[in-house]
Amino acid sequence: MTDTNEEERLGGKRTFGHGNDFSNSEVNRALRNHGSYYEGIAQDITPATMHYLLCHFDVPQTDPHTFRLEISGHVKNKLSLTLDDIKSRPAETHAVTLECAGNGRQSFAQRPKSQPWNEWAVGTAEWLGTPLAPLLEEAGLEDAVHSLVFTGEDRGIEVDEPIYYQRSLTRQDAMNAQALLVYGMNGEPLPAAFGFPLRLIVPRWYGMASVKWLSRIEATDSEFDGYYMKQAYRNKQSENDPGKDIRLQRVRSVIAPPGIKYRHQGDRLVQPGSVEIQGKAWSGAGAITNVEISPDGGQSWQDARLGEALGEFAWTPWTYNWQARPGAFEILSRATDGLGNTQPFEADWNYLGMENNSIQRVSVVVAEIP
Ligand SMILES: Nc1nc2c(c(=O)[nH]1)N[C@H]1C(S)=C(S)[C@@H](COP(=O)(O)O)O[C@H]1N2
Ligand SMILES: [Mo]
Repeated sequence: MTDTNEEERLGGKRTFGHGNDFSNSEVNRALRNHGSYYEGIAQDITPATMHYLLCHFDVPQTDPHTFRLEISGHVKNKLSLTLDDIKSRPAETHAVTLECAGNGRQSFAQRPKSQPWNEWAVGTAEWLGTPLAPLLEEAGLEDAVHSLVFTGEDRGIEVDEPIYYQRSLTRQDAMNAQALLVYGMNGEPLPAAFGFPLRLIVPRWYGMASVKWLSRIEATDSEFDGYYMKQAYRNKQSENDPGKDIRLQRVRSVIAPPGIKYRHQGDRLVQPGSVEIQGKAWSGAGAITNVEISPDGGQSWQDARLGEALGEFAWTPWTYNWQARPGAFEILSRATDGLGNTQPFEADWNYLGMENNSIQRVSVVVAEIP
């Protein structure tokens, strides 16, 4: 840690961190919002206790008995639904890979002081819920509807006045994104920090779209310009650049670190011989078609063996058999999707540290494990 009490913004300007110097504000965020445990990523389904978390404000205390989901605005039939109403609708379970748009922020050379994610702000849970689109049809969207605004019960001050966490989807996205209203995670009710009792899950999108503690859906006749649409979650070059909105997850892969923790050198200690390296790959744009592994720091590449994707909304497991000889190595993985998108060595820098899908590097020492 460098400074003692630094804010992320000074006079409206963001401050930046470099390398491994983290400010108090970053450490405080990292203590509340943790990445997934990488040993959870080695599993196909990430246990809730190992799944990454991102809560911008305090986790609200919600009461499932008095809970209502209100659907209002430019609709023909306003709806006020209890949790039982929602649970009595057709239910589906899907494995969905969620990834924070800020995943990888820490590895940008100059990173904005915000949640300092390394590469583990990703996880795949089995989410139980009911599809959103039929419910919107039941509410009857008026012709004038442009967007649906989703409001969570959590709130705080980002700029000058209190706001709720709110995100919108255009009418077309809300009807076509295969979004779910979710009340279960990995066979249990949603844990408090994951949005109990109800959240949105928008598959293939970066995580900010999946509003937790969802209590209100409002149909509006104009574009929604809330803080988390127009200021945060933009890919932009400077404070005043309006930038681009952030939608689907970029193609990416992660390596579940092989061997065991090695505190003194590199990251991991691996026994010489045949080593099964495994990881996951995903893309919001389409299926994963290839994962290549470089066991020598990016000089040579070989294809990994792809497993079955865990569903149409979830990551693809991969494995790679490595003949590990004694020495120090850097292992890289690079995924490609069906549209030909592939991971860069260095993703383009942007002001908020978004959408970093750079190739991950894992440093490994191969030696006899005592
Ligand atoms: N109400 C509410 N919903 C929210 C957030 C939040 O802070 N409040 N964070 C969003 C962000 S930025 C991400 S990445 C995901 C994280 O979901 P998880 O905590 O279940 O992993 O939730 C999204 N939904
Ligand atoms: Mo996020």
